[in-house]
Amino acid sequence: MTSTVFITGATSGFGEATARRFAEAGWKLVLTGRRKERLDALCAELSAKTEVLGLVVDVRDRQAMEAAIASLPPSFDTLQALVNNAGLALGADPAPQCDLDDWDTMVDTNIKGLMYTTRLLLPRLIAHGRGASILNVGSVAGNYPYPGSHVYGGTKAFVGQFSLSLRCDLRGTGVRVTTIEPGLCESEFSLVRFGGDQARYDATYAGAEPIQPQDIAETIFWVLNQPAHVNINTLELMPVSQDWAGFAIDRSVKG
Ligand code: NDP
Ligand code: 8X3
Repeated sequence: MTSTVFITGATSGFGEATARRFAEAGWKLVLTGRRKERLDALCAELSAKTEVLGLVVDVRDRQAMEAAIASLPPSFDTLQALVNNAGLALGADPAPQCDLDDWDTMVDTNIKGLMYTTRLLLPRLIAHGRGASILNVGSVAGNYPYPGSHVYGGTKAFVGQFSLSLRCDLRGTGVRVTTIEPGLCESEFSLVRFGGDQARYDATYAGAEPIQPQDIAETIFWVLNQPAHVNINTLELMPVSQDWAGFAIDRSVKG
């Protein structure tokens, strides 16, 4: 039986590169995203290699997600893998200057969207059983705070802890759960984060040799192709150019 992977946020960056990597290996694909034109173009391209189904859906919309998943044809009744990739950061200003709408959007997408997709697809993953996997895309921002990471980092810490907890609840089903936690990677992520500001995007990556979406796709492919008795719990990765800044100390304190 051909393996099927369901990938959220396949219209750019990691999700798109991951879709291409699995198509190359002949997996069947279910791809999601909000931008219909991009999704249609990717599905058309990859359908030359494998069976592809595109779902134009916003992961924040619980009812739409329920309807989209319920609409899957019977050949997708079991899934070997779910890649919960759709996500975003909005802004990097200090917390007191942030827009609450941006915070809502990050929570709704990175936490609630991932939560809905996971819960709705669990029966299909459990039906597959041994060898099935959920791969959640966290971030180093969930492990290490930096100025401006606040809610984004909090949502990614949720992803890591939710994933570990899920493993406990899936005991005996054969379904594996992994979080990958990338550091600096070059993608539209930084254009979205900085409201389309190309100069800030360029400055983010200048001279840094960031990880590329293809590197992440290769990592995801490796994780999801481990032998069925192996669970990679957590995998954190950074470009060689990135490390830790150390503790910050405010030396303006008087008395
Ligand atoms: P991109 O901006 O390139 O891709 C994000 C994807 O998520 C797009 O396909 C977008 O599709 C989709 N998406 C966003 N919001 C929604 C939504 N509400 N409903 C459905 N789909 C949505 O960024 P990356 O590929 O870099 O990011 C992918 C994941 O990796 C994210 O979870 C991000 O937090 C995480 N990450 C990124 C890092 C980086 O440095 N780039 C590092 C660590 C983690 P569309 O707009 O069409 O809906
Ligand atoms: C994205 C990585 O370091 O910009 O999750 O927060 S970082």
